[in-house]
Amino acid sequence: DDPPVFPDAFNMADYFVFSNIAAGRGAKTALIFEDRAISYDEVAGNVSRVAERLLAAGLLPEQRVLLCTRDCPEFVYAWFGALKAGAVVTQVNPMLPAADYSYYLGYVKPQFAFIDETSREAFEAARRESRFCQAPGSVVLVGDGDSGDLPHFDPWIAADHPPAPPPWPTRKDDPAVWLFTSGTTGQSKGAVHAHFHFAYNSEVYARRFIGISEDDITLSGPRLYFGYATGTNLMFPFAVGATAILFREQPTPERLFDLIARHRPTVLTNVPTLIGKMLEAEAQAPDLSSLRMMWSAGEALPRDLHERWNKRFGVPIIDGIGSAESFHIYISNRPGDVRPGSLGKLVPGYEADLLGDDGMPITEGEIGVLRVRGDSAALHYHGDYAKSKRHLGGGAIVSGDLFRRDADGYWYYEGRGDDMIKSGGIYVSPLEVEACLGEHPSVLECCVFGQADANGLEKPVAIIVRREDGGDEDEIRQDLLAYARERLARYKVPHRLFFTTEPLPRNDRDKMNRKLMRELYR
Ligand code: 3SK
Repeated sequence: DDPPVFPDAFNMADYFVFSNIAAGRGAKTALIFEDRAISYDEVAGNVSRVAERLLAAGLLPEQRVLLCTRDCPEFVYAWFGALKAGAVVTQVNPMLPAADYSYYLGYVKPQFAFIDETSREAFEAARRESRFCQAPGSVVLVGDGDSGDLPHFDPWIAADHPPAPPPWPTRKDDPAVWLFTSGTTGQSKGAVHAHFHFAYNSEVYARRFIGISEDDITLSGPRLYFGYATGTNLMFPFAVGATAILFREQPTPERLFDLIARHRPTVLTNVPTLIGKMLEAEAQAPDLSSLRMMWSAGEALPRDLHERWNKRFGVPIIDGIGSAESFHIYISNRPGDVRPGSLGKLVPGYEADLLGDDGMPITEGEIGVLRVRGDSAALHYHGDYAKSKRHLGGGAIVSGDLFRRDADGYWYYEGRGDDMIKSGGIYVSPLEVEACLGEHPSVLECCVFGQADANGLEKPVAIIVRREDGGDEDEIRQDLLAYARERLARYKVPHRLFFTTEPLPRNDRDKMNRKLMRELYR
């Protein structure tokens, strides 16, 4: 098939939402939420109302809208509504500490934000210290709870408002969505994507390569703020007029089992950590035969875990690799062609090669840094020229991930070329965790790196050099973990703490020798 081409006048809300109405699917169920079936007509109506409301409140083209909510229909209405209005939208974890929201407010500089009960306290604490989202009505509360001085989503979209200008007529190359990724400095950077990028991958990967169709019902463990799930549990089903199941709660195995039993999804999006937990809770599993496939991405899937899953459940795991920069997956297994231990084959519509240390392409079978090209590669990282120059440009991405390709064209992940840790599917910078632990009064210095847990999944661990008068080790351990949990997102909190009184090894330029420490503390 030829690569898809999109018209110059293009808005991704039209492609993903309103095309379903034009195709006669208005009455079809788009979303299932808390046992409620929500039709494409209802979604489209609410998307239009959000767009109109934002425009009436003064939103201008390409201004930013920030979403910090759990998975729910309002997430979908606000996300596509902002896009329809011509805004640039970005979504972040609703369970972050205030310091993280301070960073996002300052970096994104949003005109509007949608928050919910989970993010409210920390977001509001950050907003009090910020210049952004200060105008009355610029922060809307979604979901349950007393909205206090904030407008509540339901009356907000229903209310009378001044006449709104028409939605801005976006072009296909206009910026649409920032997908957050982590930098080696520890601060997430927004990979800026154009409207057509999302349609491109949905067409070449979801529809053509994987075969997602109108008959599918999708469910996801990873939450919608993670680009992996924004693709598999929102954009991919909407691109073909399928149905997505949403839920607000934490994605425990019990919750997923219950939703599978009640709604019989055909496609489950998963990450290795949660696959391991579902296997541990296997005694409670219902009949999984409605599932024709389960995606795994976000971090490397250990072969042993893959085989244990196959033996117990037999639902084919479609392992693939994608990133915020590439939106979405570009190397993948596919239904009927799964090679455990491998990431599968290059998706037609993308080109890839492997580079050696000298930056030149290497020969087959050797390990090199992946360079991938395709029409969904991010334009740049917002506000980071040097990083954009290193990793992005001209439709190419040089990720820093190491790979090998065999003679049959299957690709194998060989780890990261830098020190980033991928925990629970999300990059964690060791520097950020070290900076937090280093502020604890008992810590003299510390070093954080990734280490495989009992399931072979990478988690942050820390080596702590204690102050001499620090007190009892067990007490410090408990105190330090509590300290980290208060200040860091959950997936960044170290899984294990090792204590030492020896100074940490450093190189001749005074840089910590993480490689040596990884070997010493296995
Ligand atoms: O694994 C990731 O980081 C990712 C991000 C965005 C889209 C898809 C994937 C797999």
